[in-house]
Amino acid sequence: MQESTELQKAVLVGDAVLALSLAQRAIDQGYAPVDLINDAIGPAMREAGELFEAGEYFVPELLMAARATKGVFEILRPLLAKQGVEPAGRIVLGTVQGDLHDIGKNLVGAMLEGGGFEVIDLGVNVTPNQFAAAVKERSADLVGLSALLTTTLPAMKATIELIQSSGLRDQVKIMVGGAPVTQSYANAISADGYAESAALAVNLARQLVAKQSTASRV
Ligand code: B1M
Repeated sequence: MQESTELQKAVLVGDAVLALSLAQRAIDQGYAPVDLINDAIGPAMREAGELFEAGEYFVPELLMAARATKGVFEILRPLLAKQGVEPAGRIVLGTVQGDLHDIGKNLVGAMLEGGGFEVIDLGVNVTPNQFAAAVKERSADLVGLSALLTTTLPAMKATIELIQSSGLRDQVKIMVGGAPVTQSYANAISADGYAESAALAVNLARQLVAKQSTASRV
């Protein structure tokens, strides 16, 4: 459908007003919300992430694209809920304690939403207690921890340790990311996975949810 291609372009260039009106028009014409995510929003955010990695997009372009998805999700969310569409998984996401950087985390959140996940975004400077409480209260499948400062990496470790000591570790998979995070650090703090980029975060989240449901069936 024409609207889907146009919506994809509007999100990619960060035109929030146009994206909103195209999404509304597509819905009015009978486009299923879940198809709009799969056909337009997901691909647009994937492309924005790739352009950033290729050095063709910079932080402002990324932010504008992510912001353009926000309004669209405001209209899609209640429709998805009404249709009983099961999310791909529920993730509690946040930037760890002491860290105020949220551009990458927001991009990861938008990409995950585009990939059909329900994202519970706790914001920035999130304490280990807040993460653990949200996992418990919201029955999350996944926890996503973001950190941009080398000085806040220990907060990532502390969060995982608290989730473990609260007896919640078996019910969630934990993924980590952010510029100073590496696969070997993720291994060292017993995270279940590390993603270098927002695009890779969606694939990782899908793999972890699949593992989690296999484990809970055993
Ligand atoms: Co800050 N800052 N900053 N900063 N800042 C950095 C990170 C820094 C590298 C700059 C530098 O010195 N060259 C440096 C950290 C050095 C270090 O620790 N080794 C730094 C510093 C020192 C600081 C302050 C301490 C500065 C000061 O006040 N003296 C201070 C700390 C504040 C705090 O957090 N307590 C500070 C403040 C700020 C601003 C508030 C001004 C602003 C943040 C605004 C905001 O986020 N709302 C800011 C910014 C913008 C940056 C830079 C310039 C850009 C970060 C960014 O948004 N990148 C950064 C330098 C740089 O990176 N060039 C810098 C774009 C973003 C899309 O990438 O976040 O890496 P990124 O996310 C990627 C991946 O990492 C991954 O996916 C994303 C997209 O592909 N990813 C995940 C991220 N989270 C993930 C989670 C996942 C999976 C993947 O799973 C859950």
